[in-house]
Amino acid sequence: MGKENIFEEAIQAILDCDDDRAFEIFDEAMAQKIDPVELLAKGYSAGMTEAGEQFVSGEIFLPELVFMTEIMKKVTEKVEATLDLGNTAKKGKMIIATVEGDVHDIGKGIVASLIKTNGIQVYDLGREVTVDTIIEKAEEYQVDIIGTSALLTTTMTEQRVLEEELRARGIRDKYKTIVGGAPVTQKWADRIGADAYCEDAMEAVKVVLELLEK
Ligand code: B1M
Repeated sequence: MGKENIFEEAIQAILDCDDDRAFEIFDEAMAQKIDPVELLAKGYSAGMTEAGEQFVSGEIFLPELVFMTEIMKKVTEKVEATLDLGNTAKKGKMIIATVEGDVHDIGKGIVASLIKTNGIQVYDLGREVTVDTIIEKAEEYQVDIIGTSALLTTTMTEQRVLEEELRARGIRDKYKTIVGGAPVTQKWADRIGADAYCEDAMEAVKVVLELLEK
């Protein structure tokens, strides 16, 4: 099976809620020495994006999305297991969280995994995390970067609350902030005063490394 077919099959396995097939594809891709991160991005994650469209058009319902999420998490773990997570805490430290009111954490998890593999200590605070907790943990762990993920138009406003709160507490300059998530844009990042916007996990790695160099 060619690389593009493998990506197609990975997308289909997610859409079919077929975990056995998703794992078979993973093994097949590894046997063919396909980059697991590319498989995650162009295969399984692309499947989740398509699932979102099917959800909107009423072709699938919430239980299917939940099941697909379970498969995504297992596949992400498999990908993470192939990556070298040693050598952490050398280049810098960051916190990552999905904002309050938002349960979407698949993308945030992928971003955290990839950043970890690039020699950065990542504290993943999970999902539905309040601004207060994010700031408290940033102070406690003395991180360089605070990253937040928001998947809902109603929760991305928490990213602005974070910026406001950091300024109100007089600690905005201590941290670099990055924002991401499907509804988030560069324009939004500029509007709220975040240091950077990242479209996907690969860009997040690049941006984090650049910010740490500054
Ligand atoms: Co929800 N959901 N969902 N959902 N869901 C969306 C986001 C939605 C766009 C679907 C749709 O209607 N088309 C829509 C939001 C509409 C909007 O606000 N504009 C939506 C809705 C409405 C809802 C509910 C309200 C549904 C309901 O209850 N009626 C509800 C909300 C619950 C809540 O949060 N309070 C809900 C629930 C759920 C599930 C629980 C079923 C499940 C989430 C499970 C979980 O994450 N644990 C779910 C899912 C799976 C989705 C979709 C289908 C897929 C999201 C995903 O995982 N994508 C999603 C549709 C879509 O996004 N197209 C949808 C794959 C993932 C790899 O991509 O998360 O975008 P993504 O992450 C990318 C980039 O965005 C970026 O890098 C990642 C990897 O490349 N990135 C960052 C993300 N965070 C970053 C942070 C960074 C940098 C980059 O730096 C810090």
